[in-house]
Amino acid sequence: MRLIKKSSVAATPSETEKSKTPSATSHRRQFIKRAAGVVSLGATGTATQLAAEKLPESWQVPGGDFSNYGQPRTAIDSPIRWVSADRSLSGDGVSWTPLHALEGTITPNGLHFERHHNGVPVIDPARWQLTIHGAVKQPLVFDLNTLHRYPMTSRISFIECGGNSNSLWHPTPAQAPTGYVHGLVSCSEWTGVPLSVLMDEAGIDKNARWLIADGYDASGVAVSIPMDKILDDTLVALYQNGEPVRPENGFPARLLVPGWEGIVNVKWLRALRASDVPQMSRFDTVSYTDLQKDGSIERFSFEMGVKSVITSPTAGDTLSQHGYHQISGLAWTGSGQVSRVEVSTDGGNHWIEAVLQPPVLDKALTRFRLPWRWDGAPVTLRSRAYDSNGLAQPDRATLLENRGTNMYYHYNAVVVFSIAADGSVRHVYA
Ligand SMILES: Nc1nc2c(c(=O)[nH]1)N[C@H]1C(S)=C(S)[C@@H](COP(=O)(O)O)O[C@H]1N2
Ligand SMILES: [Mo]
Repeated sequence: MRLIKKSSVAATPSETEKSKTPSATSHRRQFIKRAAGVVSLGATGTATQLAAEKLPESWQVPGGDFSNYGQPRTAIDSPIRWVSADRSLSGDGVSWTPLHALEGTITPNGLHFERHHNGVPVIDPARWQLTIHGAVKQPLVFDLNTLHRYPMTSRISFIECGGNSNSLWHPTPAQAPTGYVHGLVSCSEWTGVPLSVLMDEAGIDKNARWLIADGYDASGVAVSIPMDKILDDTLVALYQNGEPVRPENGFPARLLVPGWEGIVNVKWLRALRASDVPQMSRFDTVSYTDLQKDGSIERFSFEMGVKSVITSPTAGDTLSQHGYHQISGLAWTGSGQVSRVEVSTDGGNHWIEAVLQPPVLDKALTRFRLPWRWDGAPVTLRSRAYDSNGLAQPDRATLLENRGTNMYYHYNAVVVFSIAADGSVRHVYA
C-alpha cells in the first residue's frame, strides 16, 4: 500500500482547505455509511500537519521541451510490467500488468499484459490483409484502409488470460504483489468494427456454427469460436484507449471477444474461416483445456469466472501506520456485470459490502473500495465478488473441491492477505 509518508504530505493550509469541498465530504459520508461499523469518520485522517516546506529552486527554472509522444515518468518506483519468459522458447511467455500500482479501471496501453506464443511480429500496415472465407456465400478480403471505412463502435472490456492466477493451484501461496500474480488481466476501451457487420457482408452459411481465427505471427495460433458469440459482441479491434492497437497487443487488428478467455482474442488477425465444426487445433484441444476430477478434459471453456482481488494493500507491503486505510481492489466477470463485492477483515466471519465505483460495466474491470481501520492486531483481508448472472466467487477450498487439483486454467478463488502485527502483508491460503 502506498501510504502517505509524513514527509511527503504537502499539507499547506490552502491544500487542506481544498480537500474539504462539500462534494468530497458528502462522498466520504456516503462511503462511511455503506461501511457502517468498520470505521468512524474521525479515524479517516492519516495526514499530519507539517510546516509548509520551501520548494526546491530547481523546479522553478525554465523546464524541459515538448515531445511528439509523451513517455511516463521513469523512476525506480514507476509501475512496470514484470516479464516471465522462457528464454529457450523464442517469444514465449507473459508480462504482467502491475494492478497493485495502478488506480481506476483502465490499463495504460504500455502496461497492458502481454501473452505471446512466438513473439511480436513486425507487420507493415500497408500490406496487411484480413480474409473471411470458408462456409460463406462471398469470401472477402479487407485491407486496412477498407476496414477503416466500416462503422465502428467502442466498448470498455477486460481481456484475461485463461492462465491468470494459475500459480494459486499450487499448494504454496505465491508471495508477490497482486499484479504479478493476477495481472494477466487488463482493461481498455477497444474501438473497432463489429464482426457481425463483416460476417453479414460475407453471408454465413446456415450450418456455419464456428469461426476459426488465426494470426500472422509465427505461433500458428488458431482458435475455434462459436458463431453465436461472434455475432453477439465480438469486435475487430483497431484502437485501444484511443490510439492504434499497440504492436504487443495485436497491431493492426485483433479480435476482442468480451469476457472470454485470452486465447480467443486473436492478435495480428489474418483470417477468419466459417465452418460447421471446430478446427480442433492444438489451441482447441491441448492448450487451454483442463483435466477434471473425473479424468475427463474440459475443452472450449471460454467464459471467465467471477473474480476479485484486493490491489491495495498487497503482499510485500508494510503498513507503517495504525488507523484508517483504504482497501481497494478490482472485480470482474465474463458473464455480465459485477453485482456486489464483499470484504472481510476478520478471517471471513463478517463480510461488509464494498462501494463499487461507477460506472459498473458489462465485462469490464470494476473498482471496489472500503474504508477500514487497522488497530495494529494481526488480521486477514479478503474480497468476494458476485455477478449479475448469480455467480459467486468461490473460496479456495470450494474451488478445489469442485474442480480438483489438476487444473491449470480458470483459477478464480477468493484471495487472502494476512497482516502481521509489524504491518507486513503476506498472501496466505486461509
Ligand atoms: N496471434 C496470436 N494471438 C494471440 C496470442 C498469440 O500468441 N498469437 N496469445 C493469446 C493469448 S493466450 C492471450 S492471453 C491474449 C493476450 O493478449 P495481450 O497480449 O494483448 O494481452 O492474446 C491471445 N491472442
Ligand atoms: Mo492466454
